[in-house]
Amino acid sequence: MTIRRSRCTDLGQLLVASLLFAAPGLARAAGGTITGKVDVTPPKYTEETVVYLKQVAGQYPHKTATMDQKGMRFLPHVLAITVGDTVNFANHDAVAHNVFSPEGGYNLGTFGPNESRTHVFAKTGTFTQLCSIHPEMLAFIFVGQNPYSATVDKAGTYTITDVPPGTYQIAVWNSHGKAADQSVTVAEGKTVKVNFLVRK
Ligand SMILES: [Cu+2]
Repeated sequence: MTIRRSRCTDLGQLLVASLLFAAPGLARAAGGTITGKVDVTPPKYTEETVVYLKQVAGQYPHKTATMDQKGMRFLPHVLAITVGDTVNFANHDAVAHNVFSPEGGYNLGTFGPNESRTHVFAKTGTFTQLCSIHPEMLAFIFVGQNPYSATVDKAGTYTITDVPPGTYQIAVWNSHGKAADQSVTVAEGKTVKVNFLVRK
């Protein structure tokens, strides 16, 4: 009897939670998905690409992302975040690294193994991420107006999920080339495909 009653209560709570999620304005709906392929010439820069929605109205909670330094590299090579987010720069190498960005206007100094530094990205744009000690170290930090962005994998595929239904301008950042902006209409629970050509 007791078990049955508590199960009923759980179901009731589940129903209330579902209704809350379904109610507009109270919690963000699941939205739609944008996916596609980006054809990059030259192909070796395929992974240095971010697909993003240019402007999506909303207030986005600030998050913290991590960029590691491991094996004498920045990891990931391309990081996509939202304006106001913090990046935690870690060092998991046995040597000291420095973290600076000429366009980003920051230099977090030089720090040793198992230390870290943070930086808040207060403006949109794409910033090269460098280490003054190891000139071969390079990464990119893409800072979008909104969280609806995705990095592109080796095959040129990207996926942006949980996009609120609407019509948006969708654009591409690439380290060496450009692609024309496009218009995309996203519907609730649907997947829409948008492909791009990136050329010099
Ligand atoms: Cu370094």
